[in-house]
Amino acid sequence: MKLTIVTSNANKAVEVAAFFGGALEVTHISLDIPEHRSDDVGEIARGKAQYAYDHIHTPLIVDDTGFSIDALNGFPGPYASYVLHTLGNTGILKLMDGVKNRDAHFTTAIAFADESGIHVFTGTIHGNITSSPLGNNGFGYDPIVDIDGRTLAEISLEEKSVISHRAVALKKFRNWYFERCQPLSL
Ligand code: ITT
Repeated sequence: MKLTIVTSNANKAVEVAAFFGGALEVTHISLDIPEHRSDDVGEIARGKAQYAYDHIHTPLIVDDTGFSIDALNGFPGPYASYVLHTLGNTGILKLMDGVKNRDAHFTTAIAFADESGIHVFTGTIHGNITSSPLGNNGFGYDPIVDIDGRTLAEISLEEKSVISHRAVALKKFRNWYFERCQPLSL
């Protein structure tokens, strides 16, 4: 079976492929999809899936990921991409200098689109903002988010593909998708 992921971020495609191992053949189509602003990653992912399906006309998934820091009232939230490009991890760490409450979370929404419509699956993980970047794996905010003693950039791709926000959303999608693809007689 084949699965197409549409994203401008090749790292997401790598993580989706690692999550499925050999169970699905994952194809990456790179497309810059305009995003509606919303506090709800599920709503953003739904819009991205509709846009991608209208352009590509093949069953596909998209991923929208938000990153929220409690002490900053949820910032950057849906602006995660813009803030990474402007402030970067160094800027976030400056904003968090001396701040005691370092709780943060990632939420990913995976939206699947085909001729039947759009189906959305979400996953969240909670962690803490570190005081300096740690680790060379992963991408984006991974070096500054500690989960149980190691940052997401200090763990392997295989480990991240089991515990991450993306993995939690993909597990829900996988269960739904494989059940849907089974012939009723099985
Ligand atoms: P597409 O919309 O084309 O899929 P994008 O990178 O713009 O790609 P998002 O809007 O979902 O995707 O990304 C929000 C930001 O969060 C972006 O800067 C990512 O690099 C970052 N990000 C997403 N997933 C992440 C992860 O698992 N770990 C760390 N940072 C992540």
